[in-house]
Amino acid sequence: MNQIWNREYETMDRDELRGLQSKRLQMSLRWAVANVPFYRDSWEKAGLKPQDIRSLDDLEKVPFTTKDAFKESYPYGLFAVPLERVVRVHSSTGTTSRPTVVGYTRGDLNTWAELCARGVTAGGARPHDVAQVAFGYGMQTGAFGLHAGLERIGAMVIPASTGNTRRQLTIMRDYGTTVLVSTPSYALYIAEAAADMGFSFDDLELRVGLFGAEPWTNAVREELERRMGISATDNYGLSEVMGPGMSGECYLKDGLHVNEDHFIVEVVDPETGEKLPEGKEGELVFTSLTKEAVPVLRYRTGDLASVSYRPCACGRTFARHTKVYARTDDMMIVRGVNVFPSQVEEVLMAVEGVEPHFQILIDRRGALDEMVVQIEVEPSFFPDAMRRLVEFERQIEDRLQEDLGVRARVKLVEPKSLPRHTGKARRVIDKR
Ligand code: DLL
Repeated sequence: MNQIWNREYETMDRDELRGLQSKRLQMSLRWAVANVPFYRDSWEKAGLKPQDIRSLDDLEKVPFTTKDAFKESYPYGLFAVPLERVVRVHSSTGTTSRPTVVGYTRGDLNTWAELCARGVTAGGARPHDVAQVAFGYGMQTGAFGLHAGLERIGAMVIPASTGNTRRQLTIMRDYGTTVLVSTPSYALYIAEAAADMGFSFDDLELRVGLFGAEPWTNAVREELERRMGISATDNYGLSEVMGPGMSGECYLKDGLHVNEDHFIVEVVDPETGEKLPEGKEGELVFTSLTKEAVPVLRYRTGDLASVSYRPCACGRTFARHTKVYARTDDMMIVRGVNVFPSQVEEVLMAVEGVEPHFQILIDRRGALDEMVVQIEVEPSFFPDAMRRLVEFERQIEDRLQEDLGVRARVKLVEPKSLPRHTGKARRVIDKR
């Protein structure tokens, strides 16, 4: 069950690890400030020189980097190497304004594959596996990153990409897929399509799900594990920093191990930027230690989690962060109350008869915000009397109010009537 891809680093003594980080940090800071005008300027403005950062504790003095730096430097402004040294570019799935563009040297691709190899091994993939990658092969980082990691461990990769869900299932059956790699919402969609097509997961070879790229609760994990007969683990990353492979769960599913020999992770207060202690939830901030093409210094992810340095029973010594359930910018403020879509998911998944497909509509009625949660119910529910449905709506409204502290109107909708997603799910439509 427990296997570690790179024991030397993943189980390194923490004092030794800090020594390595400190050495690599010096190099990374110098590299970025010497080669990227954006860092040179921001350091000059802050009156800071690389030699002022003598230890890991000094990192706090380094100015933050945000997504704006990528947007303003579009497309190649943050590259620290000439384009002839870049062998690949990717860009974020960003839906608003300019995308963020990142580049990789040959060395970066090598590191990326190594870190994804660690992640897929921790999640349970092995050399004998047949891995179906159902992330989109395109500008996003998910498919290419995990593909490389799976190849590196010696698994056989099927680059199925997203879409054509019936074909995904046919491939799964005919090719003997043992590992499914996708967003959790696409996996749910595949599970549902399987039921429609009369596929039983008992007849398939599937045993591992490597999921990530969007928030998902443990309740959804249990649902996927039960429906597909798999062990499902969470993988985290963002294209600005590298893509998948930054952190991932081991089979104990108790936090995501950060590849700390290549990244320093910090947690800061999203409002003040102040560094928070172990165990306190805040915004994850990453500094790359070995990246060549696009080094990032104190990159603010917008993702909320806390970090623990307690060693894990799997033997890995790297810091672990909690599952990312929310982003600083997906918080909805409804009648003055802060609400995250993941809180809604948590409540809904605890109600029997509710399917894991929902959408939140927010609008303004007069001066008041109105939140409507559309929820699909199990097909077996539908022929029942209207009265039961109304009661059911009321019951969920009460539960939501209890947990969120704000009342939402619940609208039950027909099975399969909400949009399905082959990539990241879109849970909230805010019309205000
Ligand atoms: O989603 C990279 C990735 C691909 C990670 C495949 C894991 C697997 P971006 O498209 O740049 O990169 O989106 C990054 O997605 O800041 C988070 O808000 C969110 N995200 C990524 N992984 C997770 C996760 C990829 N495991 C943004 N849990 C990040 C929750 C996640 N949110």
